[in-house]
Amino acid sequence: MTNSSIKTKSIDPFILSLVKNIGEKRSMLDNLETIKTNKEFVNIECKEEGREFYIENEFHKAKRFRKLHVEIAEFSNNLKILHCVFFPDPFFNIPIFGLDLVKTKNVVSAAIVDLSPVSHSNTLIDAILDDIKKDGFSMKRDVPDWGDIFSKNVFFASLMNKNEQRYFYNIVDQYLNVLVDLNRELKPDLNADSIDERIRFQRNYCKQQMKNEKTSLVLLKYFDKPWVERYIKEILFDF
Ligand code: BLA
Repeated sequence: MTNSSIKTKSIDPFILSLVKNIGEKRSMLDNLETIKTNKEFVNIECKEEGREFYIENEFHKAKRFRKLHVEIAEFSNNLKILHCVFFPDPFFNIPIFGLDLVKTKNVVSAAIVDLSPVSHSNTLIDAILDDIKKDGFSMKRDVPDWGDIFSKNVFFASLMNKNEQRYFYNIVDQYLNVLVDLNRELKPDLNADSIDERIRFQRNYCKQQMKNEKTSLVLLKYFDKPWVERYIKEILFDF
């Protein structure tokens, strides 16, 4: 992505700023390396008039993270998406960083970021996230029912202007800082019950995300059903 689309495509400047920041924070993780994934799914593009789209993916892993995924996509020269999930290695007590941003024309209708729990006892992270300022937004949104996977500090809003975009950028920046700080020097927690719990939470995160019909509805306009099912299960929310 950093090598291809940023050079060849005119990415929305706000999305680009978030992608760059995510990349910088990602580079602070130990033993960062790219993961080879099914080529079919890395860069997907269609130039046919009327149904143009592209999807670009980056997959990395790092010490303490099983998968670091960033996706940018654009459909019909209009709908722009930034999707990012940092899935932790269940041996470590690290939350799941998730971000989704959906922009049509000049409105960001959905901007969501969270450090989602991988265990019932997350009081330390809750306390840190409680203190991050989340004011200045005119259109906060409620997460849908499947969103019970998110923390109580999930941030979800429409972004109505440049100021709100800047505030959202700052929240993302701080959530990423919390993640990077938390991971630093963290030792594995090898208690079998805790590992099981973290695996169960991560599986449930993926299962619930798959209930978001808004993801599949967009993809189904451009791909057939088996393809969309594979993409969601193998690329977006595998576990
Ligand atoms: C909403 N996701 C949406 C919407 C679209 C997509 C079109 C509706 C926008 C709106 O409600 O204003 C589409 N998102 C996509 C597509 C991809 C994508 C096609 O990532 C990828 C190919 N979704 C995630 C992650 C989170 C997430 C990681 O993928 C959260 C961390 C959340 N997206 C999320 C939520 C909504 C949403 C909560 C609102 C759903 C609703 O209100 O019903």
